[in-house]
Amino acid sequence: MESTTLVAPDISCEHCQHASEGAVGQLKGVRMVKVDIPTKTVHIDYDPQQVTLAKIEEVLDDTGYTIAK
Ligand SMILES: [Cu+2]
Repeated sequence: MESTTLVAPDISCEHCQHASEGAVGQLKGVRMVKVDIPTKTVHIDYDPQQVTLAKIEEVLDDTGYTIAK
């Protein structure tokens, strides 16, 4: 199990939280996803055998929340 925290600067409200948590949460291999609105961070626990970080970032980007590098 891997754990990571991504920064998505476009997260600004509860709608963003629910949209991004919903999108990432649907991915197979994602065990936990938690958005913190004030810090615009997405904390994710995932199984790297089932899903890659690149895939998670792609889904967030598709949902409208591009990850800051
Ligand atoms: Cu929002």
